[in-house]
Amino acid sequence: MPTYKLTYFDVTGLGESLRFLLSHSGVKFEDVRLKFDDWPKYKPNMPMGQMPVLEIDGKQYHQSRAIGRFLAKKNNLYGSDDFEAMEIDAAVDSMDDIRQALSLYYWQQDPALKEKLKETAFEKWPYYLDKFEEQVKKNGGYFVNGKLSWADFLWAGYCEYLSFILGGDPNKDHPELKKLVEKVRALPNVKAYIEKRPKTQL
Ligand SMILES: N[C@@H](CCC(=O)N[C@@H](CS)C(=O)NCC(=O)O)C(=O)O
Repeated sequence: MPTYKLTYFDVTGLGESLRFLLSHSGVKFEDVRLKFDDWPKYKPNMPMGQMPVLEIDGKQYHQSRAIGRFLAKKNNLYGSDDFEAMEIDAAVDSMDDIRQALSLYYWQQDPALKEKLKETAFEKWPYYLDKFEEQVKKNGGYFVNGKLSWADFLWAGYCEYLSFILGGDPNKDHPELKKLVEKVRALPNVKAYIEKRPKTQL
């Protein structure tokens, strides 16, 4: 049995959907959460000086979406053919576009630039949410072709982080998205993970 170790900060961010995927798959994994103060000590040993990093049998793999795609393939969450896989990738990339726009604004220190980035992010946000809602409605309660995929896990994971940035449930006015996130969180192994995971601020 391969050994899995996921290393990330003690936050949801880019790591939570990977923790959901690993939990759902039923493999045992070490959920390592580094403190921000300790990060400078670890950074030089990470492949691109960033996290999340997944170690499988001691070999490091990085980039959250590469890791997510790998876990999705292993667990039949990456569609039944290349067309479905492309649709899943497209949904994932769109989620990442909006997550990045909101993150850029939120963590910006310069007040004038922050205001500009906020404007851009909040111009995009309702458009993306409405598009996602429409897509999930059209696809029987999932992002792609009426079945559970990596895209659903990513949205559920990102929503944890986005609820911190937005100060509330990102899906509150989008019932299809809300139901989908509830469905992912209710998957037995994901539910068990959520019940025992450390409480984090974001
Ligand atoms: N494209 C990368 C981005 C990784 C990234 O930005 N990680 C941040 C945490 S969310 C990080 O490691 N920050 C610390 C640093 O850059 O020193 C991915 O998706 O994994």
